[in-house]
Amino acid sequence: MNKIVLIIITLGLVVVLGIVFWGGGSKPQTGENVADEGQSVEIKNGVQYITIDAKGGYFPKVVTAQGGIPTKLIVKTNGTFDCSASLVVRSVGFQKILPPTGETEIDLGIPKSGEPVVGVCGMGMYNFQINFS
Ligand SMILES: [Cu+2]
Repeated sequence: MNKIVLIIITLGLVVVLGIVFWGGGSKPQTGENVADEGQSVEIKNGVQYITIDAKGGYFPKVVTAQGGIPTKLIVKTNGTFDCSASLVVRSVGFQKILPPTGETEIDLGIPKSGEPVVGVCGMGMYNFQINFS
């Protein structure tokens, strides 16, 4: 039994790595997903809001934001029925199935500079990273 589990895990890792190396290079095709980094980070009344779209992955995939200020992450779904709706943000203990369409607010507290926050889908296929400068 254990050998079979190991083989499955190994195959899974190979598939994931393959996607990261070969799939990661492909750019999203629709214009709306190629959002400028600047548009996804906004500071309102001393609170920093970072917006990420979840559908067939996370866009933008890498965001740079400010550390040291209260920060909320808004994850937008819009007809999202793939596994990017199953989101895990381990550093804040968040793990939920997002609604297929809607906005989910996740409190990131006051992130420290130099400590990125990473989100992954439930299967570990898709991810995003927020770097705090
Ligand atoms: Cu997934």
